[in-house]
Amino acid sequence: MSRTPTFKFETGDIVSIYPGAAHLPGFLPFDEQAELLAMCRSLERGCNGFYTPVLRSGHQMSIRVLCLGLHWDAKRYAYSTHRTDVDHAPVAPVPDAFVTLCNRLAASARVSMVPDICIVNYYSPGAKLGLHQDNSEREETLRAGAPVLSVSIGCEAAFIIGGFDKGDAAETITLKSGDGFVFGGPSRLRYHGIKRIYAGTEPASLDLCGRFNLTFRQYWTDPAMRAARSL
Ligand code: MD3
Ligand code: FE
Repeated sequence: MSRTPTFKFETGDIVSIYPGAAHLPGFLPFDEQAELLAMCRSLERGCNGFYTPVLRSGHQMSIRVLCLGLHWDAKRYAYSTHRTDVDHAPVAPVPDAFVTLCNRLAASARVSMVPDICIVNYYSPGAKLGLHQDNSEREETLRAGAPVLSVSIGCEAAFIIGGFDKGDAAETITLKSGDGFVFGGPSRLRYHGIKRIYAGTEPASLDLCGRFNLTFRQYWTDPAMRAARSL
């Protein structure tokens, strides 16, 4: 389906998918995609690297995950200060460079949020992410309308976005390397997922097989609580 861009930002168009849900194709220029990849690689080499979440259903996810700021516990479906379902290590803060990237995306998309959580997902070419809602952030923050922002690098992915019930009609959007996405306002609780990764579609000069996706989230509305980095 072709859509009319609803706004312009510095490097391209903002395509409105639903009220509050917008796609920013080509948000991140290629040289910055390479810098972002280098930062993901450095996190990968760190002592608290990526892990494979096992959901409370016992199902092992096909993606690898690294949480920053706060950890999303796949057994409890809730955030914690330590990797409670992995190795009990404390969660590293969101790096300044990631906060800067998120702020730029927020400014481009004309939304506002404070990223105190960044979840980095890695998809090998065969990985997927089932249809789900993101509702583990604090109710007060969800009510305040804090959006989730996302940036992807690497392979193209078939992203599905539906309604507020699992069976609602959904549509598929191709997310490419460098694309930004914003999910806020009335779209914050829509079901969504990654149906497939298109193997071999990563930019030729990006040294990456598969796909990284970063999602920026806000947990706290109170700056003092955020600064304390405890729950
Ligand atoms: C829609 N990640 O981490 S990013 C996730 O590509 C997640 O890794 C996908 O879904 C990925 O939870 C999709 C786009 C995205 C992120 C957050 C959302 C879409 C969203 C939150 C609410 C609704
Ligand atoms: Fe999600």
